[in-house]
Amino acid sequence: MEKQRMSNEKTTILPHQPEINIGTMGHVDHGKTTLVQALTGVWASRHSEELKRGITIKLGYADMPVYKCPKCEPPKNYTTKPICTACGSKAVFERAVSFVDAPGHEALMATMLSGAAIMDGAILVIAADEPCPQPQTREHLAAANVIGIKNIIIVQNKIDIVDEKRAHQSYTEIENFVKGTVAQDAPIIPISAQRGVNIDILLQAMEEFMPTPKRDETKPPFMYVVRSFDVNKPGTAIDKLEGGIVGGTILEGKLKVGDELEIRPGIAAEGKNTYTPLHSEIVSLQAGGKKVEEAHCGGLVGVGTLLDPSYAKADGLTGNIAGKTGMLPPNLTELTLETQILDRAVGTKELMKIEEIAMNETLLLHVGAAITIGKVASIRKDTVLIKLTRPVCAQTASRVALSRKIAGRWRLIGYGKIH
Ligand SMILES: Nc1nc2c(ncn2[C@@H]2O[C@H](COP(=O)(O)OP(=O)(O)O)[C@@H](O)[C@H]2O)c(=O)[nH]1
Ligand SMILES: [Mg+2]
Ligand SMILES: [Zn+2]
Repeated sequence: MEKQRMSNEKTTILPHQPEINIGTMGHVDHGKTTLVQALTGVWASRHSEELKRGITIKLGYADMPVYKCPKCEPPKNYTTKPICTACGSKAVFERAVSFVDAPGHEALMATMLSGAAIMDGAILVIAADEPCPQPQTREHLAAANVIGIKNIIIVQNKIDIVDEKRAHQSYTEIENFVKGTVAQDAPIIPISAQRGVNIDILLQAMEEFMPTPKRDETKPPFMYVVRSFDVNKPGTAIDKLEGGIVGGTILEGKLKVGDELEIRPGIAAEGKNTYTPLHSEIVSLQAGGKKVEEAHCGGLVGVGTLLDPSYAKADGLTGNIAGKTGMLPPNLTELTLETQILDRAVGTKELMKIEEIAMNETLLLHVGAAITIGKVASIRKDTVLIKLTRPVCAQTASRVALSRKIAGRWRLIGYGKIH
């Protein structure tokens, strides 16, 4: 079942593994999942529950190749097909992009934040038929800022259902909203995701404003695990069982079939707060819709292991780091963070003022793709020490998003840099 689902999602076999992950952000119903479908042909909401409710609950993934026609002028020369849609010439493969489709519902901010960890760039989707900003438009842009996503493109969606006057008004609202934010210089592209209007202009903007990040493949591999599963049918004989599969994005280094694999922080010892890393061997790799011997940075990589599949079942290993045995950073049970706190709690309608971090308070932490809870154990100016209820594996200097429960919901209040 899971295997089926995985292969259904990855129907596009790419000429090359995706090199860049681009996320969608924005308020619920503004058209994020529709846009990913317009670009990739894949409806990224995966679960029956999501389909029923019509909203994205978990992160969705879909890949897209980008080709350029040597004969046509921009933006007509950009296409997702190997044959130019405008003139029929053979188009040249540029690169492959992997989309991370985030949920826009306010209760799902935590999911959105863990997805943001693997985004190299983001498309902020804003519907033209609603006043801008809506609460999660604001909250997601603040999240991009906090996580440090610099390459942003804004799409003004649903231009097919507004008149010219409203289209201009909405455009002005968007311009005013992004003034003084990370998205200040981001292009704003009017589109209709549903009708496929101006998609070529968006492709051109992605190629121009979202360059493939420079990565160092000579470094030890470091992969964020964002999903994991058990591909065995219930009742499979023990000698026929396949090992657990972990899926994620490689941030630096590369993985090869045959590598010794380590997964950190790993799994909890029964009844204790101590975590033991898992060890296995990479027995298969899947990237860009096909089996590969070597997997590179970017896109979503599926790593076949010899691990007990029960660990990997139902995303059980999400939030871990995968790498080569002996080459990952240690498990941390506390974090010393240099914090930057926002002025206002952006997801709230009232934009409540954020109080300083207090001794003993409980915070929700996003460390890469991992989510954990911590208690503030000491404060010295902007430096806070947080004791974690669940350890994390993380690199020094990486960013941790901090959320506090305000009026019953976790709200983003800022970030900390790991000392
Ligand atoms: N008229 C119009 N409707 C759209 C457009 N894009 C999305 N929608 C509709 O808006 C609703 C929400 O879209 P969806 O992609 O699920 O939004 P998400 O919550 O941001 O992922 C759906 O009913 C879509 O069919 C568009 O460009 N024009
Ligand atoms: Mg959606
Ligand atoms: Zn052409």
